[in-house]
Amino acid sequence: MINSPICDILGIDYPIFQGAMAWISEAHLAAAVSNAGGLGIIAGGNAPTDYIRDQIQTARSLTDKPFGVNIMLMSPNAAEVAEMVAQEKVAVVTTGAGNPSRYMERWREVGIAVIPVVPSTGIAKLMQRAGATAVVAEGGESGGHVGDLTTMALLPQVADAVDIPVLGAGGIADGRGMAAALMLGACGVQIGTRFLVADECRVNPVYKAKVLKARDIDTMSTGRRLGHPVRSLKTPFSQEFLKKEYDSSVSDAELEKFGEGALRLAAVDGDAEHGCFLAGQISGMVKQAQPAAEIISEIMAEAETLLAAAPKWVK
Ligand code: TUI
Repeated sequence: MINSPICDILGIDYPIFQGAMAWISEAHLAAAVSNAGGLGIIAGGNAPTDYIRDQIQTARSLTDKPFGVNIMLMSPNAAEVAEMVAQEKVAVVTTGAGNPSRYMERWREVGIAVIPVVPSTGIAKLMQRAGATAVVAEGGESGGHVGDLTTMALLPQVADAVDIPVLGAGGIADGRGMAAALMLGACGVQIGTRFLVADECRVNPVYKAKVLKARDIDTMSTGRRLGHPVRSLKTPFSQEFLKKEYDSSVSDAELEKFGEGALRLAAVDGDAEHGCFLAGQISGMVKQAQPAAEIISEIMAEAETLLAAAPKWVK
């Protein structure tokens, strides 16, 4: 049995968060993960506020357990979503792609546990000062928006930099990754890509098939020129994006425009030509579609076995 402070703080059984995946992690996946004892998270992404409120209500009809909502701070309606989740008093708010400081007092006031995703020690410290309950330190192995540092380098530095609980994310998909994250100073993990192929995940089957088929070298990052690099599977779209990124005759605005709508095309339509299939570097390790509960119990059992056997390394 792994004993983690984050379980007591949030009232969950296992220190495993399901990472927010824009257009992908909606109420059914989040509720399945929470029902299995982890923390399910609904991704706000760029969705309209009313849609996200509906998802919260659907999740509440599917589980009595705590779940979270992720607010993507680059979304044009981020402020409106921030207020909506306060009114809904969701148990946990996680944030991505920006600094949520301006909303944190309001969230704390209504009793929400605030857990920002951070790519550096500086932002982790800022979040601690602003009253964060915990932080998720996410390395660049992850899918989606990526920071510069790897999980291996980032996680112990963030664990040293703050006194609040730290979760590790990026490149974690099994019990080995979880055990390693705990050794690096984390008290839990956030996992996205492996939950993408969960039976309860309603993403387009083409997306699942692509992740299941991917090899270790099949992801790439694009968009550095626009200031927010994104990791995705290598596809005709991502190769074309990279080409345009290196072409000085293509303006930033044109590049932004080229990327617009590509996440939806992947997740909803399964458009293998024009879609942007965000996925982490561990895609090559994700080989089996399973119920969310089975994913969680496998990861926990493997991590426990490894941690219990740790004394074998010490003479
Ligand atoms: O946010 C993520 N991952 C994401 S967001 C997303 S949605 C999307 N992506 C691409 C195109 C359209 C929509 C997909 N994946 N991870 C957490 C994360 N947060 N990574 C980096 C950051 C971050 C960056 C800057 C956190 C704070 C920050 O603060 C800078 C500042 O000072 O404002």
